[in-house]
Amino acid sequence: MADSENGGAAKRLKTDAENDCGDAGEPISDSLVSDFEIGRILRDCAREKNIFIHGKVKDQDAVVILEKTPIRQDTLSELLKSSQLKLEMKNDVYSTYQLQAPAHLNEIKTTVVCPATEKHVKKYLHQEVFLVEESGEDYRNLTLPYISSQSFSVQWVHNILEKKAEADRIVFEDPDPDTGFVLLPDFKWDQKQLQDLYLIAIVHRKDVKSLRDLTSEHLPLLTNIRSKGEDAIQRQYSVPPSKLRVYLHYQPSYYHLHVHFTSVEYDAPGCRVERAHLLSDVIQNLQADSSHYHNRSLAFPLRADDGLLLKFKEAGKV
Ligand code: M7G
Repeated sequence: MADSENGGAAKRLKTDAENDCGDAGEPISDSLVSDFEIGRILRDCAREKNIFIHGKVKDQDAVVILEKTPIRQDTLSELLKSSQLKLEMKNDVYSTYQLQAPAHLNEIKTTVVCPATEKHVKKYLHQEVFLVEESGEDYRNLTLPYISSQSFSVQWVHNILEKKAEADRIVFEDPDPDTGFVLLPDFKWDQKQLQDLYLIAIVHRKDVKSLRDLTSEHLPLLTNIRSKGEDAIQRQYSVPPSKLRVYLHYQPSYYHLHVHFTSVEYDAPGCRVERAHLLSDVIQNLQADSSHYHNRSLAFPLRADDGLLLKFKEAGKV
């Protein structure tokens, strides 16, 4: 598959790690993961083959995410030819083995958040989830004051828009200040295979927090993201629009408008109905009613320890 215009997949892992620790202003070193002292396991998912660990790197809180990546079709024959097979059991026509692959075909995608805040730790901790229904009024009275004081920093987003980070990963940019955006691989995607393709379009405008702020004024922005984002993905990865799921999250984790582009066959985290809003539906809703997202009730999941859930409980809404 094609690499991004300005940089290849080989640079990826280091770039992500640099961004994550960039806030601390410290140079990243290869010892980052080996210096990591394991604290507790936040989540361990055998089916998704990932594990989220909270710990310390030189007295700083850190979260390390390890994830086995999909098996790549383009390296299959090398994998089968150059690996060693250790027999586990044999019975009639059935046999199972441990396949020991060469190191370069056996990488583990690793994401480091350092220094990690308590909110990062909570984000990755497995929690009981509740569905909340938020009216337009609830948004203004409960959610907006809460997210204004509590949400994650969007410094990483500003770094991307200002080319201070991930500049070599940008796949497409429309620099228009009102309708423009930057399209780049999401840090959940290692860009090594298209099955789990995942890009995000981050808008240049800094005055749109989420779906709730959108009105018909933003239709040129949204249609531009859809058409130019889809074109860029078709050009760069030869993936047509009919193979893409293009959507916004509500609630997002980061309150600077961005749109997710994932492979329609990839069961991406957060792509379920209670959180994902298809961009084409959003566009049609705004075409029908400019204040749709100001007035409509929107449902979304909140984890048991989310401070916003407490606000909804205190207001007798849950
Ligand atoms: P979201 O809907 O705000 O929240 O999406 P979510 O993280 O709960 O899905 C933000 C998206 O930005 C997610 O898909 C993240 O994986 C992605 N993302 C987060 N960070 C901190 C970075 C980053 O530093 N670089 C890139 N390229 N993507 C990021």
